[in-house]
Amino acid sequence: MVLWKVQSVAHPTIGIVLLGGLMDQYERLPYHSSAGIAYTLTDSESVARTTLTVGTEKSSVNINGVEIDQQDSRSPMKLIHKYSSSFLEKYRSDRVSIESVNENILSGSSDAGAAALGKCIDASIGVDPVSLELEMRKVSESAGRSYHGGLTITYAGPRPFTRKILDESEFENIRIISAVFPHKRKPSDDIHTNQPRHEYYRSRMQNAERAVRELEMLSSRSDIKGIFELAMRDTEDYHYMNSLVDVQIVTPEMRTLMDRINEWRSEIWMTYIVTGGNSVFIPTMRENASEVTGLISGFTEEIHELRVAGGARLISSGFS
Ligand code: ADP
Ligand code: 3S4
Repeated sequence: MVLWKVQSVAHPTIGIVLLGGLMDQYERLPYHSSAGIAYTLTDSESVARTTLTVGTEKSSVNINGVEIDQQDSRSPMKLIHKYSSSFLEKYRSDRVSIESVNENILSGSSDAGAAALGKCIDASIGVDPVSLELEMRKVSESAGRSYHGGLTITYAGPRPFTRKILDESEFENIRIISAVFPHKRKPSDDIHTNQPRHEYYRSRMQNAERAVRELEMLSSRSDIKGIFELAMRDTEDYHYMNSLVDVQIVTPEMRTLMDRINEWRSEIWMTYIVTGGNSVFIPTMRENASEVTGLISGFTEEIHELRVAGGARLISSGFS
């Protein structure tokens, strides 16, 4: 029997000051601060759509039609266990099923999935946002970016938290062209476990903290181009760090495109960001989006146009 049902959506994210290195695999606490934006495709919505049902049947987790082992280290069921006494108090049941479907997501699916679930939990029992973020990060360390949307900074510390520093509306004139390369991405945990082992990591942490402070300043002036220039410099530092620990994310094909972007930049404003996946993200002005798409069409067959998106949203909720 169904007692309560709620559905929420959240957008996936792209790093601006990229995160590398987690103190432990369970809590997924970061060693340094980082920043990111939520995104969606421009021609269809990119979201994780998550439905939470409280009922009398047994608990389950299903992602994209596949049943997930609830003992999995990043299982979304962790959030339900944390708040089980609140579910029992309000619904007299903590039997919860979670169903999530990723729609039009290029990368950052776990961020969106964790944030959409967080929104469902808040709508069900009402939770303190700082504690909710600590729980969501057990599924994805970048969930806070997706939960708040726009441009956010996640501050490191024993209780990391995310703050929205610019609304998505400030990015209306920006488009991000995504050039997707046809190889499989590596799990982000390869980056998180390997970076801290190298002596350069101390510099990387300092560079990231400095970049976050600069980002706060650029945001206070709404210097949108400056924000993406900073992101490009951070991408270079991040992947220099990865190269030192033999984690190759930027393939020779991706590097060739990035080199060409550096040439084109003198004619048309554009930058690049590479996170942990197989895309080169190319921020540019909205009026130049088609021209940039034309320029990169010889480099890969899969190209998408993205824009900056908002935070997690409640779609429906109700008692049965
Ligand atoms: P991504 O960049 O797509 O987030 P990661 O390697 O960081 O890639 O995360 C992949 C993990 O996210 C997998 O464990 C997968 O089961 C989980 N995941 C994917 N989609 C969802 C979702 N909608 N809800 C919860 N977890 C999800
Ligand atoms: C590699 O925790 P993603 C990275 O900060 C890890 O966006 C995030 O992103 C870098 O490619 C980042 O796994 O989304």
